[in-house]
Amino acid sequence: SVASDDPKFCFEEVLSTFKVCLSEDKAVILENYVSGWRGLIKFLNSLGSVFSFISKDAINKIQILVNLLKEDTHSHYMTVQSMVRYELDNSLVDIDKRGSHPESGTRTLLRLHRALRWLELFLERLRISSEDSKTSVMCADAYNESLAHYHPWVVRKAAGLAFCVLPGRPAFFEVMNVGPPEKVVAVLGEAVPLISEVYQITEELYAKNNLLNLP
Ligand code: 1PX
Repeated sequence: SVASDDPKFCFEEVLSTFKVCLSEDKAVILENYVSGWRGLIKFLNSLGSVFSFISKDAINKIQILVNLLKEDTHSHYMTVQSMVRYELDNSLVDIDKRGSHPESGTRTLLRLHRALRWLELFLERLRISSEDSKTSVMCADAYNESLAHYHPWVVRKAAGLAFCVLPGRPAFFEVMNVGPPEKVVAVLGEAVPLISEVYQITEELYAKNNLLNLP
């Protein structure tokens, strides 16, 4: 299942899935996108149960996409581009208000896509941070600049409380499990542009099709 807890998380695993996320023609390969998220959730779970309300929602959304990859229409779900085209062409997306397709792949991925922007901002802050920087502050700043715009007050409040119990930078780097701090910074320097490119390509696709505000 998505929630499987294989032993040690390693951030380089996440990096390697994002590396293979784009096809030669710059389409986002859904299966690899999902694997990337799986890795991130593994990380989140290793931070403790305070974060489980967040990982539950992410797991839910990933499961929706995993299921679409298993159905007999799966050939349309190879890339985010083909998914969006297929679902739009077949009226499988609720456009203005929630209706008969509350769990379309297109709408579900949009939620993760918005969270990916948070991740990009957070990891960049982490990369340029100094030893005494607070992960909770970096995390909250990244969140307020991105994902918070889409969340109601009560979710923002709960997220804010969860950020407060994030481990400090040294322990956080430890959980990332890539080696000494210099190595972490180097790996982040590789990860951020990759994540950013996947984000940009998805963002342009959704913007072009007027899908950035799906209910
Ligand atoms: C090396 C660092 C790696 C860090 C990895 C952390 C992975 C975090 C994954 C977060 C995934 C969050 C997905 C949220 C999707 C969402 O916006 N859902 C909301 C809307 O969905 P709906 O179906 O109702 O339209 C939903 O309401 C969400 C509820 C849960 C609360 C979401 C709070 C998100 C905070 C994100 C920051 C995570 C902090 C992790 C600390 C490292």
